[in-house]
Amino acid sequence: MKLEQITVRHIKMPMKAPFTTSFGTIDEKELLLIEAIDQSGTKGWGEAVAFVAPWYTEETLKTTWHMLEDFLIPILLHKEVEHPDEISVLFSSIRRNCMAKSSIEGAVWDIYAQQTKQSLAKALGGNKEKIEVGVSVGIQSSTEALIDLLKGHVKKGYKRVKVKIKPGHDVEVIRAIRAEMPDLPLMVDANSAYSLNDMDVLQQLDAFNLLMIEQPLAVDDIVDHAKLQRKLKTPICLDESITSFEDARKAIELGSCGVMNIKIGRVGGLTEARRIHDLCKENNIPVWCGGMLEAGIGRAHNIALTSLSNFVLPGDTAGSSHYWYEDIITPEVIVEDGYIHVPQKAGIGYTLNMKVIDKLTISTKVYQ
Ligand code: OSB
Ligand code: MG
Repeated sequence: MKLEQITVRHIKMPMKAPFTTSFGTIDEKELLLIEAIDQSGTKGWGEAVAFVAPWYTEETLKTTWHMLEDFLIPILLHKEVEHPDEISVLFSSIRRNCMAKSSIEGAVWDIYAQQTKQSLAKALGGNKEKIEVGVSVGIQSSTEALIDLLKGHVKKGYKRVKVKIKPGHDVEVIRAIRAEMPDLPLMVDANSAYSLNDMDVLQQLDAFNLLMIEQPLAVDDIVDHAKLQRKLKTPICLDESITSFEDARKAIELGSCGVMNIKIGRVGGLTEARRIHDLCKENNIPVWCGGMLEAGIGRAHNIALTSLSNFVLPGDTAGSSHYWYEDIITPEVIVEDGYIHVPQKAGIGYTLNMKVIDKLTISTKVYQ
């Protein structure tokens, strides 16, 4: 294929409920949609998942657009590409900026899947018909409100829940949840809000039969995570710390985690995500697919990735209606009894809802 036109659209989606982590609150999601068209007219879609502010990783919506416009799009336009695995090689002269790279690589994977007449899941080597999913719940105004929400999610069928913790909002909150829901498959995510000075609090969490503790320590510190893991019974799951296959290899070698969260955008695309999946499988590290409050395109990519065999733990890919009044795809992503059916149609398996997209669009730019 040869990409002849790439369109970047900036859209803003109001969220049904604000999402609060240890670093702040998001009540609307701004994102970029990437539409790529090759010389035969096949259209592929990607989603840039970076937030407006750099609290989760250093990338933002604006840095993503800058990288796309000034570096990544000029590298790709009018270049002959046979397989999406070549994209990361073409981008290898650009350091990091994983979410920017991933957004456009995702569109190329979509085109490749359509042209080889297979679902994106199949193109990646996945063969699950349905995937098991959980839900991630932000910090709430009170523990009672949080417990009510969790009960609602369990009733809807979600297979596990994740709650956000931060210093001062941890052991007592989890104790209260466990008192009411002793058997709930439960995990916590700190978004790197702790340090080794908090060993005592983190060790107290061992008493609550948690599935895992996600990213307790600094983003760039797999050494301290290894020290912490030796002192905890509960597996550590790394999220922010893993931005590449090499990060994953080193974390496994050091013993920094027992589980890995793979996010396509954080690691620079589907090709790298699959390599990390394969590495974890060889090393008996179970993985699951994390979320970035994605709109429908990013969600569809997550579903395809999760169809790979070592995604053995429920991910954060909840249904469209958990986040949005209206998603940008039809059908929307539906969760039934905690499962999402993996679409079998060629490509991402969902159709873009251009009426909704047009309504949400702030600006559009075409590159030829
Ligand atoms: O740390 O996994 C995270 C949302 C935004 C940024 C980081 C994270 C999250 C979530 C929610 O936990 C994931 C989702 O529902 O998409
Ligand atoms: Mg996380």
